[in-house]
Amino acid sequence: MKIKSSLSVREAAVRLAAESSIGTWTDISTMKPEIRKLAAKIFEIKEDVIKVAYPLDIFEPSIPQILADVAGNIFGMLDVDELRIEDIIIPSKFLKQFRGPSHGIDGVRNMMQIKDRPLVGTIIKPKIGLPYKDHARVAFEAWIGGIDFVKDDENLTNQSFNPFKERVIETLQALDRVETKTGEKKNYAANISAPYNEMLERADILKDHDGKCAMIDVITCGFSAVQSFITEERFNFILHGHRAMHAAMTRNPNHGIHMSMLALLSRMCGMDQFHVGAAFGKMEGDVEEVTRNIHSCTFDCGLKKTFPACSGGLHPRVIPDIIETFGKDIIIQAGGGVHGHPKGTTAGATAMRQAVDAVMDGVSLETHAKTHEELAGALQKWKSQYS
Ligand code: CAP
Ligand code: MG
Repeated sequence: MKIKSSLSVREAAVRLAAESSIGTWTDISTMKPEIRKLAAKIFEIKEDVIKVAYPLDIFEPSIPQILADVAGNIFGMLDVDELRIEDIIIPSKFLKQFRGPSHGIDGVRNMMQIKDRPLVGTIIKPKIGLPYKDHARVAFEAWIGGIDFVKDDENLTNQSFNPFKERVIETLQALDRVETKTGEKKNYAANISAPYNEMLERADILKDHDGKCAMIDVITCGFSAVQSFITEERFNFILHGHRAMHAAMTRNPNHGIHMSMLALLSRMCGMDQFHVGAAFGKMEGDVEEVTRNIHSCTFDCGLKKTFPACSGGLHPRVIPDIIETFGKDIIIQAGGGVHGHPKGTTAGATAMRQAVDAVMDGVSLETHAKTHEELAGALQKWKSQYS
């Protein structure tokens, strides 16, 4: 953790360690020697960076409880002006008490029958406002063009113009038609984010219509909902985690929580796919940060690996940078970068796939575009990163 305080770093750290484990602001008559053993310990101080160790006994395998310890009151203490949790290391024996992803990267790849390249996804745009029949038509056009994975946007749930049930039925019918026509596997993530009871009702609708994938806005729904959902075994969906609102906690480098910790918690809660940033698009988060987020999703820890999804302001021209930087075990998603293609959604989807194919074949986009007009159209429109 990084601390800014009017006290010495050591004094602030001691108070912080107490508040996040057994202590309070003053001596108390109820303290006992055996409870003192449960105190968090500062074991390293280097300038303004401290390392804190917590005894495992103060935790239970509950994300709400863990956060109330390690990221709870300490953010509001008057003794601390700024506080940033840069990293958390959780012992694997404790990590294993969480379910983690049910499918993980391997399960998703098996289901999609795509072994050797990044998956390509799109978000239906406009993000809200589109009636459900149009939503399904746009999904069809994207799949036919070569997109593997279509998902709802984070703020599209069950609005009057696009009710959840009708959207799911219509979009999954479109998916069936595309799979029959192309012989390829496709996937659709319906956004079930809602108060928990409604989330379950929407998940039942999705399951009744043979949906395979649900999207959850992890931060706005809350870790309690997300950690509970994975225990609802009747669903067995591929879970796609969107991280809308994360930046309220993660963006300020001097205060809040590093995104890589939220990525790890989301993996522990069972996200099979999770937004990690893109570094070459419209959202904040540089290569170093996205690399750390991907590490949280994929390091060996006894849980299945979460498929990192790079998204936000992407289009075919940036695909080489993304794959060369983050590897092929990623999902590359583009909303505007598909539906903004001068020839429409199908051409935009094709251009995304052509860009991925070019990188996998070791051919430059410019060379590939000479014989692939959809890619040429995309390169003509988008000349650099996020513009
Ligand atoms: C992408 C996106 C995602 C962002 C969120 C959007 O669309 O659907 O919500 O990726 O950021 O609405 O912006 P575009 P992140 O391709 O049209 O930008 O992935 O960083 O969480
Ligand atoms: Mg979105």
